[in-house]
Amino acid sequence: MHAHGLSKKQVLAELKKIRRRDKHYDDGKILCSMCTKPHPMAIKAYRLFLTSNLGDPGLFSGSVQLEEEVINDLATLLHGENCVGHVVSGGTEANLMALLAARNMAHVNAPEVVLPESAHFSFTKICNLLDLKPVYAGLDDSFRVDPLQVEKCAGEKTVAIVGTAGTSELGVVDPIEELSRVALEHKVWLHVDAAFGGLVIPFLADAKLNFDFALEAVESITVDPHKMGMAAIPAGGIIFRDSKALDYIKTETPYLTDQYQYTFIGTRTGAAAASTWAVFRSLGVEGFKKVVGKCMKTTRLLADGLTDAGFKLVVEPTLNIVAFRSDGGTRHLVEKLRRQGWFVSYVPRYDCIRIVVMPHVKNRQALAFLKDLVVNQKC
Ligand code: 0PR
Repeated sequence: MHAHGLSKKQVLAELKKIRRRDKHYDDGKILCSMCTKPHPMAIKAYRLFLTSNLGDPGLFSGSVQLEEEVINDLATLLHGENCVGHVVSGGTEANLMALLAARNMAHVNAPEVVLPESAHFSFTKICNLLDLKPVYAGLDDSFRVDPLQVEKCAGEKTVAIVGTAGTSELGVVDPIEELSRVALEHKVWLHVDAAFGGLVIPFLADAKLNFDFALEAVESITVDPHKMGMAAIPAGGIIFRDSKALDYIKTETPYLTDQYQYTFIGTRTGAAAASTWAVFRSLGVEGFKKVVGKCMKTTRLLADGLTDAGFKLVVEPTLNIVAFRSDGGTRHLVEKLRRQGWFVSYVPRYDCIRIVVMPHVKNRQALAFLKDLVVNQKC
């Protein structure tokens, strides 16, 4: 820290200079991220609620109202009735709260959780924190978790089964309907990680994918507004089917305005709920359908362009994620693309490149990317 403060002008000038080192979604070259440029109303709402702290809700009843309305909107979208939940810091915290509730409710010795091999790495952290033993179920030919394997993995110590609606690496949707049957049979909690897919699947034009509270065993769903919800970071969502779940995750906060907290994070911004609320009110279902429709069209454009250029898709896209590989070797392509300013993810598990077609990725950029890729492949 300097001994004396700098002028406003100096501070801002320095910040702006440093900010130029960050990549920007507007460049259209970030193809590796599940986050995107927030909706303009999300930014306005965020600013308005910048000082609000939902960790002490008695002080911020307006923010509490917004959080409740956001959770209600999400629950309705996911076919839930009388659900409860919170706007949390992201998918990691949402998954954590779900498994905390499931573990505490089951109350068994040496608890286990059945996870798809494709589960997001947040579950590795969570198992570590909650002392849960992960038992991994394998995938089928289309990279969805195999329900027969889940069945085999489930036992006396299983406190939860997890399915993913929109896997991080390929964007596929696990057969949640079948997982629901297995979970019911074993009388065990089913958690759906729809951090990405939860704000895509409900708006798809033709896909009929059953993945939410319409399925009896689904007790909790993660759905993140800071991904396809275009809210400002940090905005995750955890929704529980039943308010009883809260009893298993609550922590007493003796001297605060409210008696309990239900999130892992204590002091947490009300701006997350406000920015999500603003996007939901600004777009409505029809607005979201348009956004998702555009992303899916660009996804198609990319997938077809890649196939035409001789690349192999790992799987036909279900959501707005394209994964592909090159016969001539995939890994080195990532570095070549990086030198041209493109950011894509290399996924070792499938030896493929992953592109997340977020709202900031337009057709124009998809075509420019394809062009650069083809040139790279040749040299
Ligand atoms: N569940 C799923 C299915 C996810 O894809 C993710 C994150 C999480 C949970 C965890 O969410 P938080 O990161 O919000 O805690 N998926 C992205 C990924 O791993 C996160 C991400 C976002 C990565 C932006 C890079 C990036 O630039 O790909």
